[in-house]
Amino acid sequence: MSVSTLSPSLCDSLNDSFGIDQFIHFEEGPGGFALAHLHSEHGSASVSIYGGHVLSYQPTGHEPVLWVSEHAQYKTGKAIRGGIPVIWPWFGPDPLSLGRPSHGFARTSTWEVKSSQVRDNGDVELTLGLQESDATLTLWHHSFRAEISVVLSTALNVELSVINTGDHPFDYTGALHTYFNVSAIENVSIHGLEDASYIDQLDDMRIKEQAGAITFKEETDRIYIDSRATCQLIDSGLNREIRVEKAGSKSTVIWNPWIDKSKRMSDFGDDEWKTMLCIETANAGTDVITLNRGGQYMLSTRISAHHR
Ligand code: TA6
Repeated sequence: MSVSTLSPSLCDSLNDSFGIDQFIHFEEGPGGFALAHLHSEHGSASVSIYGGHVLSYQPTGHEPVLWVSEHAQYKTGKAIRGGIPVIWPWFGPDPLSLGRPSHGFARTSTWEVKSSQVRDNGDVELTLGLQESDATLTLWHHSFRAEISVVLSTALNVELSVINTGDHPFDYTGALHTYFNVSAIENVSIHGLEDASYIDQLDDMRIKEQAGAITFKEETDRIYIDSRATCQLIDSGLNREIRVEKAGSKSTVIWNPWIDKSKRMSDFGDDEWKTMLCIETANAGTDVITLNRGGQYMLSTRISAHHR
């Protein structure tokens, strides 16, 4: 059965097994994919089993934090444009130039709900899993177990953990490719990366030094390397700061497609670059993760909103 022809019974069985009254509920989302809704006194979030993909996050008393294109396509084989795509096991174009999908296969795979709970402190947690299959093995000849854990508390915590369940080492890169909702691109600046080096993906991958806060006047596509810094996204239009903390991540990717690239993307509105940007918690570029047999690695991002 294709997930996109979701029968009501799948959501019914997910609610029976993992639903928690008033905190976690599954229903058919866009494209027919099962969508988990997480609620607590601190806010709400939603997670699609397609891609293990967080689609929304709204803290109580705040505007939505995540951005999703009005032109997003919800169909098997296509990544959803917005929210927090799970980029794995490679960041960017196919590193072997074999014609495999850009940004890997995790974001276009159907993940399995593994567990749900409301912790004693009121945090609401949902965990999804992905492991090798005939489909993944044709793209990447390794056995693995990946999990996405989404925790709704006074912040949104998303963790990607990977275990090498095979008998030989493998390398990977990846990201939690978060799209943020902003009032207007001219109203925002990103702080925390003032002293970092970055790979400029728009200038022959040249390595450059950041000077001061990051603001946007043109297409921007940078992999800040060897940085464990927390980023502050200051939005003077919404009078808020979005804080992006991270663990297990040595890279941060900053992206805004600006005018021309927006026009080239079929699932991106021509003017949508004006109210979004990406701050991606990653291990990308030269920051490669090597997992030996039985090895495990975790990458996590913690997103919180603060009035100014
Ligand atoms: O986040 C940076 C980036 O690698 C950009 O180069 C741009 O391609 C973006 O990811 C989106 O990639 P996608 O495959 O989702 O269109």
